[in-house]
Amino acid sequence: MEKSKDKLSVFLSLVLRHKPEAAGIVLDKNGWANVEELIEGIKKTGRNINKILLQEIVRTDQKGRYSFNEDETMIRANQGHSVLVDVELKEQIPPDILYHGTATRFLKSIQKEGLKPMSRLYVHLSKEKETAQKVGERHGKPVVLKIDAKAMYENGEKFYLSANGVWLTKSVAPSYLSE
Ligand code: HQG
Repeated sequence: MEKSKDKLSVFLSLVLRHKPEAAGIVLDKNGWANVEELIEGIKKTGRNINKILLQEIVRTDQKGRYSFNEDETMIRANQGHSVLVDVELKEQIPPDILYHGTATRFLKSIQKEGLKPMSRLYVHLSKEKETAQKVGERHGKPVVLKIDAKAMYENGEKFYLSANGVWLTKSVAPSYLSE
């Protein structure tokens, strides 16, 4: 049961962040999917889902990846999109230091070009080093980079905090990075 819920959550993240067409749905400009359409669309892929299960996934997701609107007729991912949507992120003053976890094999390129959003809309940063370490481990031998967010902010770079606590920015120039 737990396993199938996890698999469903992975599929949900694919649909709501990257590939809504995988469930035959579209997202609106703010990244919202209609809950009924989403459930019907997911069912058509042969997966088992209903409103209760969807509510449970949203409520128990470890990283708080998804949100419902107030009357729970719509759902969206809080961050992590590659499709161009505007999840109405609010600009925030960042902590002085933020962290980014990556794999050692990317270091050379990152030192040269800085951090780029790659396939996503933003570069993902975290306040805690441990979180960054875990993110890095997903890609290989991990390395945590320290970002001088204070200097970036003072130089006019914008930072956003997603509804689930991920710090986002468009890019990070090499001069703000250290190991
Ligand atoms: C790297 C997870 C070469 C970058 C996590 C990263 C996160 C470069 C990879 C969220 C580069 C992109 C996002 C450059 C950046 N040259 N490589 N110039 N600039 N990179 O998955 O940050 O579980 O798109 O370091 O918790 O790893 O999905 O980004 O290694 O918050 O909810 O290119 O995904 O959340 O990888 O992860 P990703 P990420 P979820």
